[in-house]
Amino acid sequence: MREEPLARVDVVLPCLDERGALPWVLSRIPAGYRPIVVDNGSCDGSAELALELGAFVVREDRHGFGAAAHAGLLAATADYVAFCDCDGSLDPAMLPALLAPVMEGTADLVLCRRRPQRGSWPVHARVANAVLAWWLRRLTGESVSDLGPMRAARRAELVSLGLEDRRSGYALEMFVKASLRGWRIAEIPVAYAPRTGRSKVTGTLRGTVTAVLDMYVQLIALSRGLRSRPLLSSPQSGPARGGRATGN
Ligand SMILES: Nc1nc2c(ncn2[C@@H]2O[C@H](COP(=O)(O)OP(=O)(O)OP(=O)(O)O)[C@@H](O)[C@H]2O)c(=O)[nH]1
Ligand SMILES: [Mg+2]
Repeated sequence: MREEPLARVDVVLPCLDERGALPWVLSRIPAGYRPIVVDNGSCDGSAELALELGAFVVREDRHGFGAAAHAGLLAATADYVAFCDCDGSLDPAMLPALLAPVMEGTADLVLCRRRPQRGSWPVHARVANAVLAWWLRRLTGESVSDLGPMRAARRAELVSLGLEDRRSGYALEMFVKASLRGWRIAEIPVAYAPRTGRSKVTGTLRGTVTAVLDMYVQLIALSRGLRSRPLLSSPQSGPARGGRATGN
């Protein structure tokens, strides 16, 4: 990885009742990276614990993954921003590997491709994710195989996407808008471990249904965007510097 002495990275950690996972997650944040824990109305003392552990804590009262993730993005000030779940399923020590292509200028958005460990990813969620990725490959031509929540990009460019979803469609909306703008999107494999604490999405009917509905809305938006693509992919519309990064 090329040395970038002036580069700083803010790590957005959306957090809803993740007290059990916080100590490990924060202990794995790479040196020089700033953890931004976005407390989304936790009742278990997550915010207080995160503060005690030295994290920068932001409060977002509006419930929803997207609301928390976006509050963290808006609170970030570094040149580069990374996202990581705060439930112990993803190791923040992997973040430099995701940041490297962005810092080196070979990708505009880097996603994680989850390598599930036993018990980490329920079958229904894996199947749904694989079908979604297949559709996205067909529609966009991107070599995406997962829409993993650990990701990295330049902060100003992420803000410029104007993300609007505040629930479970946030990560997909980011991919859709980035793709429509011609961003170079890459994937890096990371281990996906069983989460610490109770599942909120994949392990619950309500979370699963909400996620499916939110993603459906984004797929509709993608279809509309593709129909007016010549307009959206004009040279002024994004950071694309020609050519797509291949997933690796
Ligand atoms: N689901 C959910 N997660 C939130 C919310 N606010 C913050 N988060 C955090 O967002 C991250 C991702 O949410 P998870 O609940 O792990 O979602 P998931 O990984 O898709 O599914 P499970 O791990 O099976 O629950 C975690 O760190 C949550 O604590 C919210 O309103 N809903
Ligand atoms: Mg999780």
